[in-house]
This record gives sequence, structure tokens and C-alpha cells, in this order.
Amino acid sequence: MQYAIIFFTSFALFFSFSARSEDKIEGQEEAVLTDAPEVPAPISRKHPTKVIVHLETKEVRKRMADGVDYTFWTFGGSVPGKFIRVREGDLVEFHLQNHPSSKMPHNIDLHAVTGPGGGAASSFTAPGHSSTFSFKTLNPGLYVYHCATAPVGMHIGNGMYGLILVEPKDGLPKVDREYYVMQGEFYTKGKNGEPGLQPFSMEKALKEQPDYVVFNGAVGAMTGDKALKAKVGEKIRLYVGNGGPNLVSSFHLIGEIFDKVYIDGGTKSINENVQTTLVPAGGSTIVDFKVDVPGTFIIVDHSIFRTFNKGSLGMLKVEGPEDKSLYSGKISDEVYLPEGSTIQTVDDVAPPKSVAKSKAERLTHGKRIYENNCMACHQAGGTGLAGAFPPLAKSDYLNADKKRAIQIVTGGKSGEITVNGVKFNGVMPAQQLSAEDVANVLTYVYSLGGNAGFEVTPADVKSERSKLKK
Ligand code: HEC
Ligand SMILES: [Cu+2]
Repeated sequence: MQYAIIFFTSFALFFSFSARSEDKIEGQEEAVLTDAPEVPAPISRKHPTKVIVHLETKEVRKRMADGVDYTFWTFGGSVPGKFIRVREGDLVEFHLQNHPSSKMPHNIDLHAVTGPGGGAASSFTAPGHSSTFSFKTLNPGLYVYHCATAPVGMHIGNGMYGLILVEPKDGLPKVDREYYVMQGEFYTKGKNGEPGLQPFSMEKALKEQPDYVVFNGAVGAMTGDKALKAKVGEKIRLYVGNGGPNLVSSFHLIGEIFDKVYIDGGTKSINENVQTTLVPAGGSTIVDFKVDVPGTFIIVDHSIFRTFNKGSLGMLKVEGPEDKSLYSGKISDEVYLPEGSTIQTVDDVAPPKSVAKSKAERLTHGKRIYENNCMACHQAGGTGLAGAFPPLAKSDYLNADKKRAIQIVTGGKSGEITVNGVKFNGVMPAQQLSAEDVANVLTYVYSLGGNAGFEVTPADVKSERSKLKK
């Protein structure tokens, strides 16, 4: 009996001790905060800790689009605000510092907080002041934070939002790269593209008619040199947020499929094989996907006018070897002419601008057509560009066969060719020119230094074109 009691108490002790050590806050650390598209490194810690966050609100003039500036209100100096990464069970000691140059008081409502206002009331901070409050991260997930100072819509509409990730105790599955992407829309006095410093338009915000819908705070924030990068075979994770203030995003990656979507940024409901996922205003999602083929993949809000007319377009550049068994690229382009239909010739669609009455006129018209249609690739004077575009001046290939030249201009050309002993292997697109224009441009090309000086007539072009269609 006595043994049994001793055994039972030690058993209970053991349990309460181990439970406590799991949840006990050990030590403290300063949070590493990052600007989009970077994400702080995953947490390797196996225990909760006290995490100290210093976040500064600042009103800054920055680029919205080329030639267009905006006074953004920010968490940390840019839109979206700094990415915060903590672990489930951590105690976050939050210091909100409002820069002395601010014109407005600001605060923060973190959707990860269990407590009134998500911290808003406790963090209301006048310019040149700093507020402190703390909270325990009870629920894992990806959460939006934003300013909640009146007028709330205006503070959010000026860019005051960001993401905080509360990693589950056991972490998230490992991936090769993680990025931070956050959508938001802006309402400006001037219409899209109107240059200068644009003020906020309350009228358009009320009507929910933004001039700009962007990822990471500006048109082109994730394009060209600033595109997200990856290598073939890697697993990518995007932490996606939507600051709104009004629009819901139809988040989509052209040419990829999300292998996993953590719906609404939660940790329980994971959907698989998703094309487009909704990200509500003030909400988030986490998407995982493996990149299998190289290329530039376009990140969009599939409410598509926003993408091509208002700015919500980003890029993911994937480098690595092609895999033609997964994606072939264009294999062929042939004439498609169902029985009974008539051919609409280029002459119907694009009639010649002017008809030449002599070879001399052909040459003047031809030069103009050359400058508008060919020079970008074949260069002024037809010199070509080493490694890319074959020369047209003094070209043995051109002079060898007039009919072939007509076919190339009207039908395009791909595959390897040798010009003056040098190999080229590019793609020349078929030129949408009338027979008259093709005749003029080729007559001009044949007149370039070192060439045969042939005259090409519209009749020659029509005859070659009819062969092309068979
Ligand atoms: C977008 C770039 C591009 C444009 C525009 C273009 N070409 Fe080309 N062209 C090429 C490339 C690339 C090749 C080589 C194709 C290959 O490797 O099979 C080529 C090949 C040719 C050739 C045969 C090679 C040679 O040196 O003789 C001719 C002739 C030619 N182009 C004429 C023209 C004319 C005339 C125009 C304008 C009406 C034109 N091209 C517009 C890219 C272009
Ligand atoms: Cu604010």
C-alpha cells in the first residue's frame, strides 16, 4: 500500500514537471524583423521564450509607380510592415515606437493576439512616444497586423499592415525558400499613372475604386531584378497577406499549381492542388509548391484588370534545366484552314500604307518599314547582332535565295541557319505585313551594302505566300 502511494505521487510529480517544462518561458531574445519579400529564418527552438519586438511607425514618401509618389504610413519604413516570426507559446513583449516626425498617432491590432482590440488600446502611441504591452501566442497561424487608429480605413489605406507568423510548436514542414508577399490597394486623388505626389482619396476609398492594386507596396516591387528567385526542384513557400483595406484577392500563380494551401493562414485545414485561393482583406494564406520547370512565373490577383491595369503583378524567376517531358514549349505552328473557310490575307487585315510606283519609291518606303519592323532585331543598316540576330547586309544566306527570303519574312523562321559561316538558332516571328510592304522592305534589304540588289514585287510575295499556305 505504502509503495503504491509513493509510486503514484512520483508519477504525478513527473507529469506535472514535464508539462511545465514544455510550456515554461525560458530566456529571452530580440525578434529579427524583415522587409518583404524576405522572411526571418524558421525557429529551431523547442521551447517558448520571451520575444522582444521593437516596431517603429513612420510616415514616409516613397515610389508607388514610375513618376508617382505617395506618403505611406508604415510599420518599419516600408509597405508591407516588417515580418514578425514567433513560436506558439511565446511571450511577446511588444514595443511600438512612433517616430517623432509622424503627424499622426498610431497603434497596432495584431490578429494573433488574444485580448481586447488585439493590442490596439494598449499600444495607442503619439508621435515621439513608445508604448509597451505583452501577449502570449496561444494560437499558431499566419496573422495580419494593422493600425487601428481612427479613421481606421485611412491608416490601413495608407499602408499600415504586415504579417506575424506564429509557428506551431513542431514547426511547419521544411521548404527550400520562403517569401513574404502582401497585397494592398491605394486610392489616390489623381487617376492611375498621374505623376507627382498623390494624396489619399477618401471618396474613392468609400466607393472601393482603387487606382493601384499592388504587391509589396508599389507597382513593380517584385518584377525584373526584384523578382522572387528559385531553382528547379525546390520547394517554395509564400506567406501571403492582404491588407485591403477593401478588396479580396484571388491569389494565383500563372503556370504553377499550389501543392498545399493552408486555408486562411490556419494550420489545420490544408487543401491540396489548388489553382486560385482567396485572401480576404485582413486575412492571409500560406501556399507551398515545388517548381519543376524553369521560366518566369507571374504572380497575380486573378481579378485580372487589377493585374494588368492597376499593378498587382509579381514575378517568380525559376532557373535550371528544362524538362521537355513535363513541358515541351511550342512544338509547331502550322496554318489552320478548315474546309470551306476563306483565307483572310494580311492584305485584308493590314493594307499597305502606300503603293510604290518605281524601284526608287520601293526603296524609300522599304527603309521606313525596315525601321519600324526589323531594325529592333537586325539593327540599323542590317548589321545584325552577334549571337542573336543574323546580318541582313552582305548576307550570303539572303542573296542565295530570294524566294526563301520572302518565305522567312511572311512565315517567320526558327531552327539553325548559317549566315556567312556563323550559326544562328533563334526565332524570327512572322511579319504581319501586306504583300506591298514585304516587297518594299525586301527590296530595301537587298539594296544594303554587299547585297545582290534584287527588286522584290508584290506579285513575287503573293506567289510565295500561296505556297506557304499549302
Ligand atoms: C524579333 C526579332 C526579329 C525581327 C523583328 C525580324 N527578324 Fe529577321 N530574323 C530574326 C532571327 C532571330 C533570325 C534567325 C532565325 C533562325 O535562326 O532560324 C532572322 C532571320 C532573318 C532572315 C534570314 C537570315 C539572313 O540573315 O538573311 C531574313 C532575310 C530576315 N530575318 C529578314 C527580316 C526582315 C525583312 C524583317 C522585318 C520585316 C525581320 N527580319 C524582322 C529576328 C528578327
Ligand atoms: Cu496608424
